[in-house]
Amino acid sequence: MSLLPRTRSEIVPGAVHVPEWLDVDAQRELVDACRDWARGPAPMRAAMTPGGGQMSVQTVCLGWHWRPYRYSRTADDVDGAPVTPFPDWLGDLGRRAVAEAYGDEAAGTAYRPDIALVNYYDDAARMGMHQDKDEESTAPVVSLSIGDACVFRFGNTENRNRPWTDIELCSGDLFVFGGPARFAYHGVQKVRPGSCLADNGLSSGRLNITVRESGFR
Ligand SMILES: O=C(O)CCC(=O)C(=O)O
Repeated sequence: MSLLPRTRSEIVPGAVHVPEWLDVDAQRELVDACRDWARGPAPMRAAMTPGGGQMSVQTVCLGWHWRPYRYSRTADDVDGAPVTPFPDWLGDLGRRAVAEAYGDEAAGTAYRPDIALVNYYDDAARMGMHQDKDEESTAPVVSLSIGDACVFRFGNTENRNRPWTDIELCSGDLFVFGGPARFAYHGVQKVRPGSCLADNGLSSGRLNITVRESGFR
């Protein structure tokens, strides 16, 4: 598996990788926030797929609950627990991320995210190739990674197969995909246990936060 060099790059039009965008203090603040969010009201947990399989990542949602493959305001699998609100400061971070990735302040200002999916990967967790298509908005998805590195596969918009690009996402990395790349298939092939040495408060595993705009009224 050959990986792209860890330099800022536009993988395909609309998909931009910015290594080490978050400094260690910002990572630590996000780790602390994730610990709070993980407690609930609807706690961090593995989602079941409609086929009855269990996802290997643990997820907690902000703004809207997501379960494969729909959003709702309450979590049916935990007694209708309400979703944790999406905080304004995370929206600001999302706007800064879009402006940074595209070098376009206006694109950042126009971004109005209201959902975050927070995923925790232990050493064995993976995420299969999929599209993020349960939102009505076509605004970009902002992805922030903290903790152990992973091999992130970013493919094409047609199917789960090649062409794709394998990228190492490390602690603090930003990845934004929008425009012609918004509906590209993507997934996490593997996590590299023990690969994060940053003093960010996460002793093992990997956190990924995707910030999204729902477009729901
Ligand atoms: O963990 C990642 O980097 C990707 C997460 C993802 O694909 C998703 O939440 O839809």
